[in-house]
Amino acid sequence: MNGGFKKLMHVFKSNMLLLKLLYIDILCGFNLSASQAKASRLFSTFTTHKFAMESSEDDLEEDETEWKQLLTDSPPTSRASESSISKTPTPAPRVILHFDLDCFYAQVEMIRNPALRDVPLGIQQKYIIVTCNYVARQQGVTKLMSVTDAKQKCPQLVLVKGEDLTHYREMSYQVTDLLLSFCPLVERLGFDENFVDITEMIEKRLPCTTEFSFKGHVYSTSSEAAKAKASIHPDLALGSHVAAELREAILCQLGLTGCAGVATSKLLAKLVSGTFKPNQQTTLLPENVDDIMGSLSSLRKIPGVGHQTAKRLQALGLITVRDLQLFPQAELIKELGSQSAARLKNLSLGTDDSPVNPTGAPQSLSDEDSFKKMSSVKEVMDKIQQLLTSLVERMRKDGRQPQTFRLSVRKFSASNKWYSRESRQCPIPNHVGHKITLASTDDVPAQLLTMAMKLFSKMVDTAAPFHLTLINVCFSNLQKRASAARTIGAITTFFSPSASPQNPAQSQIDSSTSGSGVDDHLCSLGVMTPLIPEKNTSSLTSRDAASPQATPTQNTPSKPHSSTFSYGGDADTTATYRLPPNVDPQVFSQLPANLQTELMREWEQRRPVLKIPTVSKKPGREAKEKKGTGRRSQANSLLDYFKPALDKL
Ligand code: DCP
Ligand code: MG
Ligand code: MG
Repeated sequence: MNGGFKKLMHVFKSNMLLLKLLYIDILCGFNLSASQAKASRLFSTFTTHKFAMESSEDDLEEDETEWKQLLTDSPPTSRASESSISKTPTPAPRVILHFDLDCFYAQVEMIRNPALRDVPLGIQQKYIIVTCNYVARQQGVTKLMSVTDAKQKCPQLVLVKGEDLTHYREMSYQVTDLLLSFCPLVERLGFDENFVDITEMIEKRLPCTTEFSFKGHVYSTSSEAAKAKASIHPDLALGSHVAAELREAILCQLGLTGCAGVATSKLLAKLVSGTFKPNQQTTLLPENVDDIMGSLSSLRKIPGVGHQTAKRLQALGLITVRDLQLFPQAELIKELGSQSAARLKNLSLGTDDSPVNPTGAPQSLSDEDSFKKMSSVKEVMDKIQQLLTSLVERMRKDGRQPQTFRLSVRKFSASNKWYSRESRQCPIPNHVGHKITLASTDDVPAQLLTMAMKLFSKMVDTAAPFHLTLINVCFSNLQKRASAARTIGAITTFFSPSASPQNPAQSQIDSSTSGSGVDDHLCSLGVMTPLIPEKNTSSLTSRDAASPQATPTQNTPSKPHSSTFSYGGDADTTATYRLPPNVDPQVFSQLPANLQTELMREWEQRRPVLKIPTVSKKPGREAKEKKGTGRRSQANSLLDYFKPALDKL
């Protein structure tokens, strides 16, 4: 009996470990040609799964979806299109950085409790150590080890529960925001990774630099050889300095260490960034692309190649990256179609033209939990209530109003154990949606729970026995709050082409942090000086609520100069606000009061006021992307009107 139980537990744990491993693979994969919407979705997939291991099967589906899109998408940039036409000149090389924080959840916990710094620390989700600090790694503990095995390896291992992602999520956004304060082209990947396209920054910095050297490691190149290579690849050499400065900023301002990769594409930057860990960085030179691609131990190591795709390729006899490189293109096309085959072949050769797509706000917020068995209505109600409590709080911090509520369940079924999610959704009445945006942490509107249970009864016959293994609650179709929309009214919708919500990722970009502003500093100071706008008092996203003690702030960045301005808002509000530094207060004061109010509200909500150069897209993609949140094209053109100087930047 006892032996049987042990065996059962073993099978259960191995299953979880397997799923966890799948999950990590999926997280490591990324959609190299992802549009904004896809990037958000990928991000929200990561962020909304409470227990990563249980969500892996869904991520797998997601991964395959991403993968299909990856394979069917045309090259997204004009640069990419050009590259496929042999007559056009080869596009100028880009400089892309990839950042991956060290033992992320563990670092967040060590910041929250510094006593954990010097002890071996494991972050536990259910029976798995999702990550552990490097002290624990030295003692043989690895990521995704079972708790039992980890304890065996390291009996003094300290365990912290990592099932509540709130602090990780908040810190994750702070990192992205910090990077955004240096450069507008930042794309999140999961919780602890970001891509940054610093090509323009480098172009501006190059003329100011006479001596070139590499910071950190150069892949497969000795330090002696690297010295000689620096003047041959001055852009990458400078890029390595920028990467070092950004890592330094993340350390000084947020207390986090991480690794960086410097290369000419997202694919290569990601592949190279983990070469030396922790807290190091590596640059990949074009002449070493073959080496790094050849060093990958399997096709799954190519970001974007998921489990299913690897299986399809395996059916063609392709196991290694080399196999794929050498596989006849005609046969690959037969299996995958021409675009997908081309994309895949390119990836295997280390070619990737996909742009860094600045990540916007997630299109939906959700939360979920999984369990071995839930079979009573009471348990279901309690769980939904619990999930809604945290979700409503996140929604409130987000500031937008959800229009749709979705409930998903996973029913246990022996035949289709891991894939059987079912969902039902319904519109959220305006008064309930409004309540959600106002609710306090533990105040879930009763109507919401009623709605959830109605949806539940459409999926599960509660009169018969049932067996659930997962419940997910989701708010989608997030829109700016009705009150705000009412007040801002026609003019902002006129000036902002989409009614989509503001982009928190961009929300802290001050006009004074435009590329050239920063680069002027780069040139004159030789270091990067982030120009972070002063924190707005209104809390818009969960990251604004990060606990101050979690954020050691040495080297506080210089604040931009900005003018203050009083304006009469609604009848009951008159406030003094800081004007964007490049808005002329005198010009502003000439405007009608209601227009001032609207503009200041925009500013208050930290919409981007700088016009960031947009990457040209294929026309077909535009409509799709307009749906995305906070596109760069939504820069406030009226504010631009006040600061003609910006146009010249
Ligand atoms: N994570 C998770 N489940 C997984 C993989 C990761 O919950 N299967 C979480 C925990 C990690 C975080 O995501 O801290 C980032 O994942 P990484 O793979 O980057 O791992 P770490 O940052 O922890 O360690 P490293 O220093 O190796 O990057
Ligand atoms: Mg990572
Ligand atoms: Mg990491």
